[in-house]
Amino acid sequence: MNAPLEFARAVCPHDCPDTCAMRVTVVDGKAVKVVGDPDHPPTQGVLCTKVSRYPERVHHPARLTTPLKRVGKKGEGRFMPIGWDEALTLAASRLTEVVRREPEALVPYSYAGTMGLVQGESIAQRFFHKLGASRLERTICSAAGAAGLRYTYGASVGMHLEFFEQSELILIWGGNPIASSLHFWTRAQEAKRRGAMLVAIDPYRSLTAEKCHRHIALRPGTDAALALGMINVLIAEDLIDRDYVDAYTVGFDGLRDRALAYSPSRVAQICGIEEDQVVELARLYGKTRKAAIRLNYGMQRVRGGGNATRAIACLPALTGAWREPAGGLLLSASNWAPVNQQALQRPDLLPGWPTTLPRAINMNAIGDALLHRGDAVFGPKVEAIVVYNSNPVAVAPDSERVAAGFAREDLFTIVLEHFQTDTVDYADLVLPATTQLEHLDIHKSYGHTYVMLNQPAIAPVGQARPNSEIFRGIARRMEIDEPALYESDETVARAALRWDDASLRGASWEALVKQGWLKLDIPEAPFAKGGFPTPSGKCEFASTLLAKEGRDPLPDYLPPYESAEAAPQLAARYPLAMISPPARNFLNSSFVNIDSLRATEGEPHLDIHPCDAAPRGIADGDIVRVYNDRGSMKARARVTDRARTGVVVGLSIWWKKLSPDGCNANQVTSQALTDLGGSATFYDCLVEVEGVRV
Ligand SMILES: Nc1nc2c(c(=O)[nH]1)N[C@H]1C(S)=C(S)[C@@H](COP(=O)(O)OP(=O)(O)OC[C@H]3O[C@@H](n4cnc5c(=O)[nH]c(N)nc54)[C@H](O)[C@@H]3O)O[C@H]1N2
Ligand SMILES: Nc1nc2c(c(=O)[nH]1)N[C@H]1C(S)=C(S)[C@@H](COP(=O)(O)OP(=O)(O)OC[C@H]3O[C@@H](n4cnc5c(=O)[nH]c(N)nc54)[C@H](O)[C@@H]3O)O[C@H]1N2
Ligand code: SF4
Ligand SMILES: [Mo]
Repeated sequence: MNAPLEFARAVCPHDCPDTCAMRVTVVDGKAVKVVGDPDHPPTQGVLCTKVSRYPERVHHPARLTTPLKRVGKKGEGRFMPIGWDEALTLAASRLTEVVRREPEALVPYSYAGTMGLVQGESIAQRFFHKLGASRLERTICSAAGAAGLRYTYGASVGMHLEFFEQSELILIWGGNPIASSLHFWTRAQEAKRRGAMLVAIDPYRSLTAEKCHRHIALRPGTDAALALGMINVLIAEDLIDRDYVDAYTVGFDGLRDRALAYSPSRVAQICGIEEDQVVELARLYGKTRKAAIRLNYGMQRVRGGGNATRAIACLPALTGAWREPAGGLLLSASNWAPVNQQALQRPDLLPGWPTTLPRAINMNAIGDALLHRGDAVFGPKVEAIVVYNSNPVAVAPDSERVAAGFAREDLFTIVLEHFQTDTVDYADLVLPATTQLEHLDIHKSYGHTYVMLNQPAIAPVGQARPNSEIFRGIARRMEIDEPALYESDETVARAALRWDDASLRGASWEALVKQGWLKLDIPEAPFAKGGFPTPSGKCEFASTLLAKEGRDPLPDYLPPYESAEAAPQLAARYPLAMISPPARNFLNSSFVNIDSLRATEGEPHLDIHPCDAAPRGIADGDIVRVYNDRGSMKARARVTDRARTGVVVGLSIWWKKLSPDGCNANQVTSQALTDLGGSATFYDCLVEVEGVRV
């Protein structure tokens, strides 16, 4: 490894669309300061509050610095330190024992603790593929939205971040960028200064919604109805761009007929808003030339999340907003980057590739999978699980089942981590991992159009090792004879991009190392003349692929699983819809253990409207219990009209053990999956709330 550098160029590794470029100052081998790189256009020299505190996290006294072996009961979190030699031997012998008997009894569990392509799914995937382990469907976050985009536009592609500041209208739909995409918010504010109108579409008056000109507080999970209502008005009032529709879209007639069923009055009733709001939003959108939609994943965590994404994605093609660089839509820019997934993950190492692959377990049903129950029961019982880049005991839905699954005495659990999270408490073996400042990585972004390189700034803290090195170490002990498992991080990073792709304009690895990032060459208005990466090359109102799969080719509104419409009896018992979107000072469950950030969040809260609080005898500041058939959690009530009527809001994701009652919002969320993409339905969740005597 290179000698630690005095200054290093790094990349924020967190699951955030902004993927900031960072400069790290190192003194005596310690990172003392990180700042946003002023030269990187999306970052503009600014980091968010969480990551400005990065050195506090990296050099935190609670960092895991040696391998640990369990001595207490599962869940107790009692361990003894052991050496790497003993740790790797234990891991190798237990995994060998399981895969010799039944490869699919081994399951990886990981998500986006780091978004790095090397420390994410490269050596790790190759390792599990070679062993023939069960595959994991990585669907906890964005899979419904990604499927919605794929069926409509052909891929996760959209507007450039930079052009939002020139937009005349921005719909901030299902996102709270002040908390979760600060650098987009900077652009939106610039647009506002230049006279743009900002509209938030969100059941909650979030920090962002309160700063927009208008806020449409619809019921959770009703976004598809709102979009279809807008389409209804746009067509009725002839606010569509007929030339664009004729030349660059397919399925207009079908969409028109579908939208006829969504009159503004019906939509108002479904969404719990005023009829005028639907009509005025459609007119505003249809009459503004540079109309942009910043869609975010908050709106797709419900049964109909995929269809809702499709319905919304139709809007800029109907009005021809795509003709302008400052018009169109951005949910994810992920697929602009020419990432070579095959080279990184080597699916060809899978037994049976490409026809008969090992079973795939949907990560949102990990609770049932570990308990060998429900829809997740198919194939062998899970006997070993390796968790990295994720904290499932805190973040996965239906948490009581997840915890019960991890508590199984006959399950062998390895967790690679920085800290002793809720999940680590259930591990048999804990392996200390390096942070972004200690390893090499390469990144794409889902919010901008640059690829970036992260150089190690300091030596590993304690005995921590990069994920890649840990998997290489286990593979060596298992005596797996496959060169792809032993490639160095630099070799993997160099192979991560398709260097011959036109978007890289002939740039080289050396140029990336020197500058720290490369701007991708993507047209300013990428779909001004169609050219969508769909089978038809057009924006597909009616999807060719959905039709082929025998499914409804047109977008529709599907009521939430847990709603008065779809489940009246359930709704009678549990009349309040709960959403648990990101808290500003946490990043999913990361940073919850950083005292200064947790102090700013205070304690778990539940925001409830005065009209819902009064009949339940709940006053501001009371401790309340939120519950349904799956479980319960306690929180301090904030009686406020930030939450619309019928909806309660618990900003998340708390570590359970750092919450007063050892519980968090996922006690009540469900393992049900979305319509498209098999994604999670965290915000499709009915509860009841009661005061607790203390
Ligand atoms: N500070 C911070 N930043 C983060 C994260 C974090 O935890 N903390 N998480 C990161 C991750 S993993 C992701 S995926 C991204 C995006 O993460 P998202 O989960 O999309 O988060 P937000 O941008 O906060 O937007 C969520 C907003 O959607 C609203 N919402 C909930 N249900 C509905 C609905 O049915 N319809 C509509 N229209 N709105 C709804 C919520 O009230 C909330 O204001 O952010 C990333 N950035
Ligand atoms: N109720 C509710 N639940 C939710 C959500 C919600 O809005 N509400 N949001 C969902 C969403 S969008 C997402 S994306 C998921 C996110 O869930 P996760 O992907 O599990 O994200 P984190 O909670 O941030 O946990 C990531 C863990 O990875 C560790 N880590 C970071 N870098 C490395 C590394 O290099 N090596 C190793 N070994 N470990 C590392 C961190 O220390 C951290 O503990 O949560 C979902 N859960
Ligand atoms: S979390 Fe997002 S805004 Fe904060 S530093 Fe990382 S990429 Fe930038
Ligand atoms: Mo996410």
